[in-house]
Amino acid sequence: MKTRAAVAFEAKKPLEIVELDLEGPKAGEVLVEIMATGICHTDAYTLDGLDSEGIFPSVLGHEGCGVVREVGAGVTSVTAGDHVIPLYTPECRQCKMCLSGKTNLCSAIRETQGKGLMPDGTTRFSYNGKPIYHYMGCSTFSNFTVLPEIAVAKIREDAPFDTTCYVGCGVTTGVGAVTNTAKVQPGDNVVVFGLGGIGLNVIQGAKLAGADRIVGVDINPTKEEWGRKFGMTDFVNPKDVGNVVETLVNMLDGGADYSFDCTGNTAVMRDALECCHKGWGTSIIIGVAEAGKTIETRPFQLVTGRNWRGTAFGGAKGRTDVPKIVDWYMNGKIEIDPMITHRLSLEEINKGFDLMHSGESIRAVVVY
Ligand code: NAD
Ligand code: DAO
Ligand code: ZN
Repeated sequence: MKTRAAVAFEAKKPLEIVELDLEGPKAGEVLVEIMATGICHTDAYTLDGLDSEGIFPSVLGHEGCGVVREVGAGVTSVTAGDHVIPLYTPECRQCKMCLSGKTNLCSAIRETQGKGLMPDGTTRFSYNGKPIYHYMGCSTFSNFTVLPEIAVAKIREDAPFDTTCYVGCGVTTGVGAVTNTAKVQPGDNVVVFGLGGIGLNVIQGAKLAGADRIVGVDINPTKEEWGRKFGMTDFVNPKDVGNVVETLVNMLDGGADYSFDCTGNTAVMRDALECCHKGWGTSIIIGVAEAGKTIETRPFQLVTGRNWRGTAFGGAKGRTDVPKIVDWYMNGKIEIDPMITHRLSLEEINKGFDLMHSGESIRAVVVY
């Protein structure tokens, strides 16, 4: 079949809207009509050539929501007509990682997914007879995409596509980092660095968990108002204070119980660790740094009891946890609607990247 898609033909070039050929689902795969997709900073990072796994030409996008239109042989967990969210972190429920009970990093299709391929080692997309690669196993910047059955979460049908797509990355990553990875407890003090599409969801997750002080840190002063809308109690602009770590440690009587990096900047990651309380404070890295970057701190920071951890997709097991997060949204436990600041057509997708880079959008969503 044919599908309209925004293709990244080369790094650092705008996406091009073209009609691609799409092969139908093979055994264990499903064809999904993507109804809406968010644009996340990770798409921009790959498009900018900063991703060590970035492959071109490819169809980017990993924050989508849609409807199953066809299933391949042997597919049992979903059927045509089901509403689903594609999962860049699949859940096979059979591999060592899934069975460990210790991680959400399913290894079943990791090797091919990292190479932009489907599990059989081929692509379903092509253009003028040449393969176009998949991205994070999702490729939601295409109106239709093919996904492994283990990489879709079936969700309720009354959830609107143009907001629920955000659960496919930003919401789950931010809220899950607090509830699954950090396991923030009532009364804890939290610091969130970077109040974008991920950081605001960390803030709402911290509020949900009953955190006491929730301090937001951002170099963009317009983010203060955004943070306060979702439960931030204090705001620090590093440009307004001499030493951000000292400021935070003094504000929080010794430092944060938990801090979160939602910037991808390795200098910020260091500050996030060092603003943690001696003896127990834990810093969670969510931001994805440029290929080749390393983090550093004095080992004494760890000797004296601070902990450095990271999280992918908020530690969520996609097929199990994503439908629950959609329920939280539909039941009003968490908010999504105010964070969807822009709705665009596929033709306007490059504008969505500009809005993110300028800090104007929280989430720009392409509606097909
Ligand atoms: P975004 O662009 O919407 O937000 C980033 C925010 O950080 C902006 O508000 C910006 O002003 C702020 N910022 C930039 N430099 C800063 C600094 N030096 N100090 C303080 N604030 C600063 O991006 P996003 O979509 O929220 O993504 C944030 C990060 O999370 C990216 O690195 C992205 O790749 C990563 N990410 C990780 C996962 C995961 O599973 N670990 C999932 C999705 C996104
Ligand atoms: O299992 O080795 C692995 C890696 C799995 C990749 C998980 C994604 C990491 C987070 C990237 C940002 C997502 C938008
Ligand atoms: Zn698995």
